[in-house]
Amino acid sequence: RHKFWSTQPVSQELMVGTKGDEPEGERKPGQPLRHQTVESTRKEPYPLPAGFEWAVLDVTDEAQLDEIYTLLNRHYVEDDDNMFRFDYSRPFLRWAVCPPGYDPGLHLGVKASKSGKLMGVITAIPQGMVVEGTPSSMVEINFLCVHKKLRSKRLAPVLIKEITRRVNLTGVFSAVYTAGVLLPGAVGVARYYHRTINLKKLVDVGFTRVPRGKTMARQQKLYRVPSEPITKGFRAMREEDVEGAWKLVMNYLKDCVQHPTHSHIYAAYSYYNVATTVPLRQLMKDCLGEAKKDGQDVFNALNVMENDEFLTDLNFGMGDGNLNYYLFNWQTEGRMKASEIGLVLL
Ligand code: YNC
Ligand code: MG
Repeated sequence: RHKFWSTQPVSQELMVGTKGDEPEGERKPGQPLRHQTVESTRKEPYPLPAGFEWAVLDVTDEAQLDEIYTLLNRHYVEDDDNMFRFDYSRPFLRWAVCPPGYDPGLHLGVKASKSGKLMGVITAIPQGMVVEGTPSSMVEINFLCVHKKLRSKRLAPVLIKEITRRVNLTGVFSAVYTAGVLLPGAVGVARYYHRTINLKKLVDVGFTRVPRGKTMARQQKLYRVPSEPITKGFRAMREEDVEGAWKLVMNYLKDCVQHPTHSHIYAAYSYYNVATTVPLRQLMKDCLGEAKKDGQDVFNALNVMENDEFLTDLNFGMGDGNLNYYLFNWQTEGRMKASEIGLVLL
């Protein structure tokens, strides 16, 4: 059924509703599915269809960053009804693909040879992971995108194989990624929740609606947020806070890890909510106030980690899609619950 994914080192058997190929008893969790070395890695790039060529994209160069921005802005992820599409800003994209220790060679594009136009992209960044208690150096794969004119031509598998080859040449053999679609290799699933801030606008654009039997005024009251922080000392992070914040998040994720039966995935991005001196709910309520002040219309969160604690109370509504979490070339004991996932990708 999956012409490409059935050939890849991902757990075929963890997919819900399908019977796996791996014979019972042969699984060895906590290590790669396929053992490989830099030496055994193919040295030549995978061939592209005639008229296309590989391009490493330099995101520190405004013009090249702009090419990526434009491709994603027109062709990246949309909602099920094709009404909305992500519009990640240029500075956000640069920040997302340039964490400490990033390899510029892993910002990979496909260009039309004649016009030089960017037609596809895929990125990898380094990530230290702990899966079911076992630490491993992996990469996060993100921003896979193919121009709408080139869809369904099996270009995505070529992009995935080529980024895999380039990552393998750096001595890394496993990866983590998320996707809305359900494919072999999924180890967990999370849901997006949306918290309305600017109801009027969200209703106007068709993102949400006022439920039957409720009025706009009543709903607006429901979605009110504090105009001043409830938490003393609540303010935006500054550079001098980074070390303290890093320690707080790492300490939080370590507790996850020590849980006797549960398993976690880790990262060190900013989307981590840790409350040690006030209830998490209160902290998040202040975040909503801050988001409103900042001109945001909606506040999105996944039901990962302990986020369930505040989603309901703070009037978050469940989104309509799943976000599947995947591991490439890593054997796990089994699937993880959303609350057992400690990783948020951008
Ligand atoms: C997807 N999102 O199943 P089979 S998420 C992975 N992730 O293969 P074609 C995907 N695989 O089933 P199209 C996928 N979407 O036959 C499709 N596939 O085995 C598989 N959309 O290829 C699909 N961005 O080229 C099928 O499909 C094969 O032209 C079909 O291109 C797909 O970034 C895509 O949603 C997604 O731009 C590029 O639809 C295109 O449709 C598109 O004929 C809008 O492909 C944007 C969008 C995806 C966002 C993301 C994470 C990607 C992870 C990729 C896997 C990485 C593996 C690890 C590699 C490193 C390993 C090391 C070490
Ligand atoms: Mg294609």
